[in-house]
Amino acid sequence: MIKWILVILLATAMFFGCGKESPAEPENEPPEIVDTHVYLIFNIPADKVLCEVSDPDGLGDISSVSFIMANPGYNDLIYDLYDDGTHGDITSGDGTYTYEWVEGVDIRWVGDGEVNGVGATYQFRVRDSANHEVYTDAVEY
Ligand SMILES: [Ca+2]
Ligand SMILES: [Ca+2]
Repeated sequence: MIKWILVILLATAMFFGCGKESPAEPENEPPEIVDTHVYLIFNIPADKVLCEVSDPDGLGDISSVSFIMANPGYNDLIYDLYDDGTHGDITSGDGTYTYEWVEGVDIRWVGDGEVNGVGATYQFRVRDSANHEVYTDAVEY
């Protein structure tokens, strides 16, 4: 008798367990870069970059927002921006990501410095949880 009760309980649990499965995960849409601001004159501690992003799946779907500086012949410098009220971010969780260089932070190019005719550039990159990547156009500076 107890065995049968256990079997019925198990079957019931499986039935309701299966019923909870969602039919199909909705497609994850790529994020979008809404607006950017660059205050970059390498006059630390004044330098700051801002990037406003959105995502159809919500701001919680954003996995990273980065500022990428490329200089031919050197490694890329990649700075992660923050939306948590740190690193110069004014308002936490509003979709505007910020990075502020502070005194003591080293900005150093590493490489052979061979120039191929292209100047140094910067651009922003946003990634979401589905590994969508969206870039702004590279801007020469
Ligand atoms: Ca998304
Ligand atoms: Ca913010």
